[in-house]
Amino acid sequence: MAAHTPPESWTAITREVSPAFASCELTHQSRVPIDVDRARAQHDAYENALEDAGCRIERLAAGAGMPDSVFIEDAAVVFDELAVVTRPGAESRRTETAAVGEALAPHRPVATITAPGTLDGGDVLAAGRRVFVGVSTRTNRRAIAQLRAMLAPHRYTVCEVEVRGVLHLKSAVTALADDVLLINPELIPASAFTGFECLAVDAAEPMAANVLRLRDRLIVPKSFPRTAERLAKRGHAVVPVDVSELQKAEGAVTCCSLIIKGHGR
Ligand code: CIR
Repeated sequence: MAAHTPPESWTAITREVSPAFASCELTHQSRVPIDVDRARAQHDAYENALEDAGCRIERLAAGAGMPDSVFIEDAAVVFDELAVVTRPGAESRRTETAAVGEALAPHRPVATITAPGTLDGGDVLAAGRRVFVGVSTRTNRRAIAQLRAMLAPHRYTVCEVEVRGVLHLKSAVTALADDVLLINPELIPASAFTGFECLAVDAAEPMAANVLRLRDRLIVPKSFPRTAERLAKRGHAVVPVDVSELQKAEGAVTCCSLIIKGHGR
């Protein structure tokens, strides 16, 4: 009988939807009523999709003082060699990072962005050894310099990209593979990513570029069927998830988890 190698274990750290979720930060969207129970149900379904993809879920608690903490991606960035705990650009979000750092410590050595640097994980796009970081309303060049210094010993190159009109770099571009990006070229010019193949979102779905790449599949918001079809036609296994209540808070699919590949330290 052929030897069977079990797949490498992955962990997804998530954070529950805060009772104060409806008081989230908003930058480019207007406030509309949010159904917190529905947001919780959608978040549960999102976690189920991650479990189906082979991730073990570690869910952190969230207090009423942390409306946006479900968007855990902004509190840290996880690489194979280390995790970087951020200093979020929105002051209201700075209390989120302590528990995230504690949760990451068993998995990776942890480094931390310090003042005056500000960085949201949603601005960090890693594709292989290339890391693009959005200079945005949340992320500044001081933090990017810190991140570059942390990653240099591990042979990552860090490149700045100007972000305008959307909250984060990954609102406009995410990686489908180490050399292929899904992008809204109206928001970020594809020329910022030399050496990459860039697939455009469907023009009718400007916010569809945020997809979560897991081992053999892509988690995609259900509200973007045309872009999902484009991805499926290219041979991707596409898993649609309904994140409509999370989208009202300017969130998407990468922002609700920190994916940790492989075993602990
Ligand atoms: C915020 O403004 O911080 C939240 N309401 C949304 C954060 C979404 N984060 C992400 O896409 N990485």
